[in-house]
Amino acid sequence: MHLDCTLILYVHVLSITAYTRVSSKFCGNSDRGVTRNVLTLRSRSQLMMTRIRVLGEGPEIVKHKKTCPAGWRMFSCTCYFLSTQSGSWEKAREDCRARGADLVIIDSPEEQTFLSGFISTFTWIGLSDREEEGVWKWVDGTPLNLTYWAVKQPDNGGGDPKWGEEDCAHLGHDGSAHLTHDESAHWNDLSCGSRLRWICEEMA
Ligand SMILES: [Ca+2]
Ligand SMILES: [Ca+2]
Ligand SMILES: [Ca+2]
Repeated sequence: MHLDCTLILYVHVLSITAYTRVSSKFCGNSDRGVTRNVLTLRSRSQLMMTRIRVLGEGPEIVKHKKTCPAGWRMFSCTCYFLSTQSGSWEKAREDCRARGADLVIIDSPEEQTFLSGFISTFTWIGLSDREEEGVWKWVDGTPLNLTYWAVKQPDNGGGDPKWGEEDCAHLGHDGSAHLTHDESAHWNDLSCGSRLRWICEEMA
């Protein structure tokens, strides 16, 4: 659109120049008509120039830079909120929904890497097998494709009554020094009633 306009303007200016040159070779009464036409063309060009400038500046709605609410962090044009409080997975989800968001859904390696740098401790994500044991689903109902489970996880508590059923997933399985930053953020399943911090992701 912008290029088209520039081209049209260029052709327009060329035609005015040509018209002016040709007109200077004419004499007598035709001069007045030529002058009028040249003036008309000039004023049209100015109008077009103004339109092109407006196009170049762009409507505000197009150029509006996306921002996140205070206390949220932006990654890849999406806003994330890390809670300062701790609570059960259910409470975490309620809090996110009250903020117009939901527990985070991790659907790219880049997002997993970003989150691994965002958290500092165990942190709930929007993944559970509460509906059907062993069938992990994101909070929006999508099945699990990309996974970052820690070694030997999910284990549903490994049959140890101390841990109970483990149906909710969190990041930050292990901060051991031998693990890389990314690995230490890998996922574990834990009892949904455990009190952890959480990450909300704004809904698309
Ligand atoms: Ca996501
Ligand atoms: Ca489970
Ligand atoms: Ca586990």
